[in-house]
Amino acid sequence: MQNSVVLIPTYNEADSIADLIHSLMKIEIDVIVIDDNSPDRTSKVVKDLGLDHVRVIDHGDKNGIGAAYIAGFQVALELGYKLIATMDADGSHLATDLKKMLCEGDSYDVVMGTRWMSGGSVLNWPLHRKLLSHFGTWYAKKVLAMPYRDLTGGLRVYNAQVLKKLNMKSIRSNGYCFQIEMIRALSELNAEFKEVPIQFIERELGKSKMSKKIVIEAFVRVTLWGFQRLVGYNADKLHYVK
Ligand SMILES: Nc1nc2c(ncn2[C@@H]2O[C@H](COP(=O)(O)OP(=O)(O)OP(=O)(O)O)[C@@H](O)[C@H]2O)c(=O)[nH]1
Ligand SMILES: [Mg+2]
Repeated sequence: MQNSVVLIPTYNEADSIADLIHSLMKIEIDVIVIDDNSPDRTSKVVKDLGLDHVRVIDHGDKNGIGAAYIAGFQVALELGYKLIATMDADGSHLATDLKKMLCEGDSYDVVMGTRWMSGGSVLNWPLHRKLLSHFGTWYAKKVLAMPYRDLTGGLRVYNAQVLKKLNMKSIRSNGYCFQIEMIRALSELNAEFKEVPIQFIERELGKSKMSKKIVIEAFVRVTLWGFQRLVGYNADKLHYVK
């Protein structure tokens, strides 16, 4: 068993997952795939690789990345990993960037893969996706007064010590808002964050799970948290601390 593990949530990623797992073999890291009963049998593709350092959590019906990640965090913490990374399965995140981020993992509570900073980049994304991502981070930054430059990205490294202090049950976001809520919650725990520039490449295989519902969830939750911040209501935030 390695000291580090990467959690990869999957829904219909049978075309991409094997290549990603092979690319991760250049790094000393274990892998946990959290699959929501993908109809394309992603889970079986992973199991058929027969790799000892790769586990699969068959998580049940499709319930969004939030629930999948929380199931993964719980297993990773129980198994005693020191660094717990998160990564998309669709080839958008690079093993080389993850390696760079792991080097910072012992010095910070959270290392955030950041597209929108010097040295970061986004390849093959249409303009409307770039605008949506910029707007999402800009809005959350403004409304929640958080200084980070990429709040919705999925490539991160969490130190297990800080995750142990977090009350996972209080994280309620399902879609990409989960990434914002994790930073909001860990800010409450006075976590130390490090932004590392990464390259993001639009998927070539499989289908995006981005939907209007996911965008609306993020907008509504962030707006609500913003109002709570304005009126100084922090009872909800305090639930994040164990
Ligand atoms: N287990 C699980 N994984 C999911 C779910 N929704 C998305 N994922 C996975 O979460 C990761 C990120 O989702 P993507 O589909 O890549 O995100 P996307 O919709 O492509 O978003 P963009 O890359 O921004 O277009 C991928 O590995 C997905 O397979 C879900 O409901 N359950
Ligand atoms: Mg993607």
